[in-house]
Amino acid sequence: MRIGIVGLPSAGKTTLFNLLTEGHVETVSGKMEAHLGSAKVPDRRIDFLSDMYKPRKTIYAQIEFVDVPGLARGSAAKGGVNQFMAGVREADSIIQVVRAFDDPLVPNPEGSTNPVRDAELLHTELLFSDLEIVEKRIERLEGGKKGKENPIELPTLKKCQEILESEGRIGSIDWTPDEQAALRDYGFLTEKPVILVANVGEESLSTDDYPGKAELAEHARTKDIPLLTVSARTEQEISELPDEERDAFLNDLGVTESGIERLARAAYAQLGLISFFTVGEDEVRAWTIHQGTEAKRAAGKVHSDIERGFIRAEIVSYEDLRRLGSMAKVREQGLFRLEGKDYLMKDGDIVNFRFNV
Ligand SMILES: Nc1nc2c(ncn2[C@@H]2O[C@H](COP(=O)(O)OP(=O)(O)OP(=O)(O)O)[C@@H](O)[C@H]2O)c(=O)[nH]1
Ligand SMILES: [Mg+2]
Repeated sequence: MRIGIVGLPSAGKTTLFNLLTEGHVETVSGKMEAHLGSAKVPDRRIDFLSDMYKPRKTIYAQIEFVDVPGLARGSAAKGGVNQFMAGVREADSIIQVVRAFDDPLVPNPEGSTNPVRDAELLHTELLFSDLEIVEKRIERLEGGKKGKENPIELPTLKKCQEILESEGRIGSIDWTPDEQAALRDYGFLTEKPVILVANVGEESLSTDDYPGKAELAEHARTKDIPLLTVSARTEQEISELPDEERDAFLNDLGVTESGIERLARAAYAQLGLISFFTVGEDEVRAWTIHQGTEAKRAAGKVHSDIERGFIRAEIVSYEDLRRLGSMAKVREQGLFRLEGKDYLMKDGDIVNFRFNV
């Protein structure tokens, strides 16, 4: 899974990227480069299974993040934005970082702290960036140069154009599977699900308040966007402390979960993702799939041979194992299940695939 981090200049995107990926990219404003990094998705279930099996390798799920330069007011209209947005167009989801901290040492390009204004401005920039692509493509198709191979492409793009011109999101309507296929390669920014992150100052962590909080919450609610609060710089600084000190600091500030824990949870919920696990002496590992994936297809995640030669899945739910403490007890209680290829995988299934090739 890949998540793109976008926002206005100096919103704290690179700081957030560093926090999530435990990276050390310099936060110099105005640098026109994108950064790619990955984060392991913390999962207490994997910690538990790894303690139990003491495997040679423990592999957590991963999320890839791409951090791009700030979108300044009017930058999409000037062109050039589409070059550095390439990495975000391939993303499954977008984090919109809005600045909700005051700091005279970090000038706010809009002159004041106002997260809703920034969220709206950002949407406009993303929208223009999509519109530029849509219009160019329509022009080419109408000029008869290309696109004869897919007759649905032009009408679908016209629909996009209409949506964008009325300031909507391409992702706001239910496209037919054919339309979705026609749109897929474009990676439109306003088609992707959004998670809004308010980047607040240190003081906001303990007061649980920040400039423009009520308005931003209302904005997120009416648009049905998940809203998280992160203090990127503070949490990043704390994350570099030795373990004991770090926990004490976080407790003092009332931060009970790391930034990546909160973000991963929001992203999994929003994208309808769940995890299943494979365990053994060699490896304990988390796998990410969509809700509603059948056992046979899930097996293909592990290896295409296992999918092809699928016989059955032996399944124990993580909760049963945790509660009972051993696989032997789980069997005793009759909670060890054999499932066929059409079984719909559940979050927390521990699986052993039987296969034959
Ligand atoms: N006071 C304060 N400063 C912050 C916070 N988060 C980020 N900053 C500072 O704001 C400045 C800009 O942060 P960056 O992470 O580089 O912001 P950016 O969105 O990546 O900026 P561009 O890439 O230039 O668009 C840096 O000096 C950060 O240390 C915060 O929560 N509080
Ligand atoms: Mg940056």
